[in-house]
Amino acid sequence: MQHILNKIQSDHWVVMGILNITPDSFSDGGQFSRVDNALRHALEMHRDGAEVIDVGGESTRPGALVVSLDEELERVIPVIEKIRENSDVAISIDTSKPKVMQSAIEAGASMVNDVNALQANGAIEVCVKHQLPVCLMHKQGESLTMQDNPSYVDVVDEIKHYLIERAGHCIKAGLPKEKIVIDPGFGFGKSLKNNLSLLKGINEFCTLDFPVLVGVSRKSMFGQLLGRDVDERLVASTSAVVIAYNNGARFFRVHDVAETCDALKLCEAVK
Ligand code: 7PM
Repeated sequence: MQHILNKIQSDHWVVMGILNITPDSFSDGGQFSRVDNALRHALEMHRDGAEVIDVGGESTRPGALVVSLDEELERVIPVIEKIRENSDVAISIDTSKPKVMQSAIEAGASMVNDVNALQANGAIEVCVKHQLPVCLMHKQGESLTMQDNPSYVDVVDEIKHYLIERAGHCIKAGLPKEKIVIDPGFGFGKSLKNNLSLLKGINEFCTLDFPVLVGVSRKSMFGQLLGRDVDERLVASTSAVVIAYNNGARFFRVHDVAETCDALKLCEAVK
């Protein structure tokens, strides 16, 4: 995983493919076909150009109900093991729970992606113990209510300072600076206007000298702006990636890997 972060720091782009594991995703029968279908999707995204697969049990989504520890482990661990058995692609674990981080690392994950920026008790310790790269994401409020009334004085400035503070905390606890990725958290306690300000101002995060991850894929900001359903947001999502690239971002968390890689190859060729 470290070579991937180094690549971003030397101005190359990297795509992270989203693999959401929910009770109804990838299921046309029992546990075996579910894990098999998830593996197939992960391998397809890797073949399409994703260098990291982000495996998540959907406990961290805006509006999501709480998922128990056992339920989350049951969803993600068999899938991580299966990917690890079949491929060398880097795996990140999208969770806020230290115990899920620990089990995922044992199963083969080499990065932690936490929308709570490692604020749970024990989360930093797990990552420090394994010296694992982490993505620290900003969110405002708690998942069920965060979209009700987002409020900022200066959205870019506030989020920047939050991420600097969280990164400093991790470094002080023993995580090398080179292992820290920051993410403004599009859609997590942000209005449409806030999200557009963040996209326009993404360079202010990039100049902090941490790799910046941008996750805008199919998000409701495009529904609000365009009145499009979630399966009609490919053009807007990919366009937002191009805008973020041109403003300095190099790390992108997306559903539509092949299309995003095409756009990024064009961006790079033009640059
Ligand atoms: C429902 C609402 C389902 C929102 C899924 C989501 C990010 C993330 C997510 C992000 C990082 C999604 C989100 N978004 N992790 N996890 N950055 N680091 O669209 O923007 O996948 S969940």
